[in-house]
Amino acid sequence: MIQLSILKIIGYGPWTLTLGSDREHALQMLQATLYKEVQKLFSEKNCLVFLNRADEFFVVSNGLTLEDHIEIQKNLQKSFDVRLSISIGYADSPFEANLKAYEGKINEVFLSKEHIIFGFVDDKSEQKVSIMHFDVDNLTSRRKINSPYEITVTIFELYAKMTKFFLKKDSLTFFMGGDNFMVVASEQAKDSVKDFIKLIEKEDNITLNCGIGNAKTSREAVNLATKSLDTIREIRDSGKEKSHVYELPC
Ligand SMILES: Nc1nc2c(ncn2[C@@H]2O[C@H](COP(=O)(O)OP(=O)(O)OP(=O)(O)O)[C@@H](O)[C@H]2O)c(=O)[nH]1
Ligand SMILES: [Mg+2]
Repeated sequence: MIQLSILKIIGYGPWTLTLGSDREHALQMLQATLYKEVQKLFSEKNCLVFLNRADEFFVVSNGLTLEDHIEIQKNLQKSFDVRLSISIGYADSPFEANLKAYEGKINEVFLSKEHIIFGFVDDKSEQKVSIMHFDVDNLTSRRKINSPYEITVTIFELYAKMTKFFLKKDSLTFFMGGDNFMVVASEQAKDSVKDFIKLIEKEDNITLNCGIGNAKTSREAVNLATKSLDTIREIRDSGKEKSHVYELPC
């Protein structure tokens, strides 16, 4: 089972209008500060937060109780003018967990009205998170032939392909910065990773490496996924036979 918590700023659109038109710099600072605080609060509880379109956050929140979420809400309320809603869902796959959280929100299934928390918390099933950390092999060499903006276009096209491919496997892909992507993965997504790497190699002439981590919490699964990716680099740099996928179990 995977548990997802989706945090969204409440009434953000109308509130931004109250700032007047000279507001973009202030909104960017607010979003960056909010992200920093949300990442800090959840990582202290062994979770990782994925930034979604800058004003929404997806947290893989396996193991977190309603009380943990209430504690985080209280902390956020102390620090920010804006308030956030939290929608929680759990399911066998990451995409279904997202649907469950969404269902809780639109049907107003309150877990805590006072703290604006909707949805369903999993306190029974066995918790398991799989994270795939993708990275472009040797992006540095492309910088010699492509300008910074051209590289950005290449990376965003890759991001679009990756989101579509892994959504079909009920998995969620996030851009982490630089040439890094993380997929909150189903079993099916893990099984198809070699096919995806081959497809991108063929269509775009880009080589990807993918480290996979499995654990009970998302922070630990991400730690193992990144460790797997670093292992691929070590094997490559030692001149041994290359492999583009490496997986660490729980
Ligand atoms: N989010 C995230 N970004 C990283 C990480 N490691 C590197 N980066 C970013 O990725 C960019 C590219 O770095 P690398 O991927 O190490 O460079 P490379 O030339 O592609 O080298 P290899 O990936 O080893 O083939 C860096 O400038 C950073 O912005 C990481 O673990 N997480
Ligand atoms: Mg790279």
